[in-house]
Amino acid sequence: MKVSKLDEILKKAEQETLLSHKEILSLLSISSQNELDRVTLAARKLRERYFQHKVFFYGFVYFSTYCRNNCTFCLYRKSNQSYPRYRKTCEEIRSTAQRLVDSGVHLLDLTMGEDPLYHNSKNGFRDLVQMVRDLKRETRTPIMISPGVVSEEVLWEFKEAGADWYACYQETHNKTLYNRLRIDQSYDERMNRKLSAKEMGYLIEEGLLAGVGDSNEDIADSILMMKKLGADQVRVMTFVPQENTPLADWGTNSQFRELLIIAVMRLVMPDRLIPASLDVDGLKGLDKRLNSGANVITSIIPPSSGLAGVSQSSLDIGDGNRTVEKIIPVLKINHLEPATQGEYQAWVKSRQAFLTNPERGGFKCG
Ligand code: SAM
Ligand code: MD0
Ligand code: SF4
Repeated sequence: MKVSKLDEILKKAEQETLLSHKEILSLLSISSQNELDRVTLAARKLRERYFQHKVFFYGFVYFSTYCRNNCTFCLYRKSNQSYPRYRKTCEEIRSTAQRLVDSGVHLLDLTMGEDPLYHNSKNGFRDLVQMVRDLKRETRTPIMISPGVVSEEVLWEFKEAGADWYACYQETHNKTLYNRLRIDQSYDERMNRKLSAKEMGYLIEEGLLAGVGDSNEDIADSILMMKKLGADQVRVMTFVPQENTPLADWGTNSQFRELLIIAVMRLVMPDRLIPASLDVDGLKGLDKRLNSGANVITSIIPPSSGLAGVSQSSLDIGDGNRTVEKIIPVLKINHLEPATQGEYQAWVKSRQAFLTNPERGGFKCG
């Protein structure tokens, strides 16, 4: 891209003027390190405008790896019989959650496959809802649920029990690609459930899977769609091929594109939360993701908890590399610091208030 063209787009982003599809596409077409550096610098400046040097930590509790679905990209798809599954009890979930809170996470992300035990029976979620209620009372920590697509009734129950966030990723907003990834799952149902959650007062997270046949046009469409949707947290994760799944031989992706997408998301949605997931490249991939404008570290998992990651089922877990202790030094190198629990909760509250009444304006940390 011509230097003057890049200057012009970055200046527009800095002034928080919405970039056009064409401009987003030009940014996504960047292939030189030098240009990427310029985009990430602009992304960091915008992050600082809204979050100063503060970063949020999310504890990840993948409590059931059973699933009724057959997503082609996922290790935990129903047809993969080579993977031994686990399902943690409510007691086990609570003790892991408490460990995470004690270690300093700001939020607990309770995630599961679409486990038939919960999904396919009447009142199947009753005990889990009660557990969320107990957990909220015991830990006073914000809670995200990632249970897959659940009924509106169940979403209300979780909300009433104290869940703050609903995470449910479309992966792509290209319906043809979606149907190749999320086999036999309705695009519209998934999207509409997110919108219903938003109406119920949840904060919502939308996510993209990159490097599974998505074009730059698809990613540009998605970024604008995420903005229009008003997603409060927006993520991208690079596809990691999984053994014994249809996309096992897809080949590995470079991290360049994910870093660029994180930075472009920050330029288009400067005030949103954007994760740097430890679930793609582990601890060694954290530095570059923070450098690209991410402000939440997700997939923090306590060692010897018997819990898995999603895209990297075991990477960095057993050796304790996915812990708050290990990420603090990486923050320091990037001149960043952990937010306090109060700062995270203030952000959540003010975002909820902003969504109910946009007149009250957005919120800045510090
Ligand atoms: N089962 C629920 C669902 O699918 O909504 C909750 C789990 S969801 C949080 C798992 C997410 O991890 C997927 O939506 C996808 O974005 C990501 N993921 C799964 N397999 C992956 C892979 N092989 N590489 C990268 N990301 C992956
Ligand atoms: C992560 N493995 O944050 C988790 C997961 C689910 N809400 C999040 C994809 O990377
Ligand atoms: Fe199941 Fe979620 Fe994996 Fe799809 S992504 S197979 S719904 S665990």
